[in-house]
Amino acid sequence: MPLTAAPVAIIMGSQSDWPTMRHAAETLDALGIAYEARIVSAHRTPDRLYDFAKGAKDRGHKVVIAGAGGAAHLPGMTASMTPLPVFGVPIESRTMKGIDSLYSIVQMPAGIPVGTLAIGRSGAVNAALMAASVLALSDAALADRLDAWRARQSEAIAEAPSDED
Ligand code: RP5
Repeated sequence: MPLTAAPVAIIMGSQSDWPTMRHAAETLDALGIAYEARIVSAHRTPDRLYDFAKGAKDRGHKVVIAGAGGAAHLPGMTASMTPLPVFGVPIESRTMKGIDSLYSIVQMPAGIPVGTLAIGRSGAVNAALMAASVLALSDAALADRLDAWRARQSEAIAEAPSDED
């Protein structure tokens, strides 16, 4: 089977997760990393999940970023069906502020890991940076871009607080 897929797959349980997961996409864009973004629901589209997870490595993906909210089984179920590293992003749910999502994703049984990030935008951005770190281990040009990204971030932090919002 030809290896044609982007190195990073961003999957999410619902269209409603995209306002959070787009921050992962934007971070990958800033680092020059190709990705595919897809809606794959563990509950509403189980066959799509099975096909995606079983085929992800053969298609050429290297890392999976999976965002889900509520009964957030998507990252764990994906990890159960692929040897690729899976980073889970708990979506901030309306009723429980994402605590439900976090607990659903983080408490994996020993043997099937999901690298679980923070709830919401921070988790999405950091999942992309974790993916970048993994890919940079075998991509010197990307490692340089990641170093430059972090240096720009440091330079953008003011020495003292401002009264302006
Ligand atoms: C989960 O249910 C999704 O990941 C989403 O965070 C949550 C709510 O989905 P919608 O009802 O907004 O489609 O599967």
